[in-house]
Amino acid sequence: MVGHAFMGAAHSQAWRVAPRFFDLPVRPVMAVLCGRDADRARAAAERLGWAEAVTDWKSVLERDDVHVVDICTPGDTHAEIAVAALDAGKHVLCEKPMANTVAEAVAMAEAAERAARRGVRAMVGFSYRRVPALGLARDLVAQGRLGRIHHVRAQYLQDWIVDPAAPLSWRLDKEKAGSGALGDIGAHIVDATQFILGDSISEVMGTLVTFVPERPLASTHSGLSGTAATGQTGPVTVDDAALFLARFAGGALGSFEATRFANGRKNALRVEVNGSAGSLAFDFEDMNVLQFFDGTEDPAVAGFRRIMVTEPGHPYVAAWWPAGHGLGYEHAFTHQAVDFVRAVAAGTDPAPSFADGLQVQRVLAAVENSAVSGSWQQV
Ligand code: SOE
Repeated sequence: MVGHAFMGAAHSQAWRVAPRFFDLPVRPVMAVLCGRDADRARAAAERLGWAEAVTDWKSVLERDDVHVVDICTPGDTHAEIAVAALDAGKHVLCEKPMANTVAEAVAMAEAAERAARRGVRAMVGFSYRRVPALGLARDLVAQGRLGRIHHVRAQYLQDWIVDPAAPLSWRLDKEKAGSGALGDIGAHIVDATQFILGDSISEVMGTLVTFVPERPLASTHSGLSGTAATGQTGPVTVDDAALFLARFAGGALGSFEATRFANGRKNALRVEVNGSAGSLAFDFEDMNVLQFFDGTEDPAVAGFRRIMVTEPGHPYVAAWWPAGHGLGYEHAFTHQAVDFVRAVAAGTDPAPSFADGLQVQRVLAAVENSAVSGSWQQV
C-alpha cells in the first residue's frame, strides 16, 4: 500500500478484516506500507498492521512477493504509480478520483487494457457503490421496479472547511488534488448514480465556486485538515462547491451538488431516483436504510417506506451480523477489498474498472469546461 493517511487507514482495516468475514479464494497479505518519511511510515505500518515499511514505492514493483499495489495517495501521484505497477505486472487498486486530468486517466486506462491481456487487473476505489443500500438500489432499477427513469437527484454535502480559519490541506491545492469538491466528492456521486442506473452521463452544464480564496497555512495535518500555522496564508486553488445538471444517455435528467460548505452536513451523500413506476432515496448519514416508493401500490396506502438494508438477502450483509444490526462507513472498504480479491482470483476485471474511472474523469472535465464556457458540454 502506498500512502497511509485517512484512506490508507481505511484500506488497511479492509485488508485485515476481509478474510476474517468473507470466504476468499486467496488471502491478502499486508506485506509492505510505503510512505515518504521513514519514521512515520514505520509507525504507520506498526499501527495499521503491515509487515514492513519502505519509502520508495518503486522498490516494491521489483519484488516477487508483492502482487498488488494499493494506491492511497493524493491524486497527483495516481497515474505514475498505477501505470508503473500495471506495467510491472502488479494488480492495482487506486483511490478516487482516479486521476487529476483526463490525459492521466487515459494513460491509466490504456495501461489497464495492456495489463488485462496479461491477466493483471485494476480497480478504482469508488467505495460507496459497495454500501448495501446502493447495491439494493441498483438491483431495484435493474429489475424495472422504478420503470423508466426520469430524474436523478444527487448531493454530496460536507462542511469540514466552512470555517475560513480551517487551514490549507492538499485537498485544497489543484496541483495535488486536481479539483476541490468536484473531484473529491462529486466523483463519488457521479460513479454512484451511474452504478445505480446502469447508465452513463453524456452531457453536463455546471458551475464551480470558491467561497474562501485564502486560508492559513497548516503547521500540522491530521485527518481532513490540520492546525493553522501562525500568521501565514496561502491561496485556495480549487472549487469549494460544484453544481451541475446532467443528461444520461438513457434519457434521465440529473441534478448534482457537491459542497464542503453545507454547514451541519457531515458526510451526507444523498441520491434520489424518480421513475415512472416508483422512486428510491438514500442518505449516507442514515446508511442502513433505503427509502422506496412503489408507485404501483394502492394510492390509499402508497408512500415511501424505509427498507432496513440489514437482512441476509441484501448485498454483502450475510457475512456480518444477524439481521437488523447494521454496518458503517468502513464496511464498504472491506466489501471493496473482497470484490477486488475475488475478481483478481477469478481472472476477471474488477468494477469499477479504469475505463469506468476514465468515464467519471471525463464528466468532471466536462463540468470544469462548462463552468468556463457557460454552456452544455458533451462528456
Ligand atoms: C473528504 O471529502 C473525504 O474523505 C473523501 O475524500 C472520501 O473519498 C470520502 O469517502 C469521505 O470524504
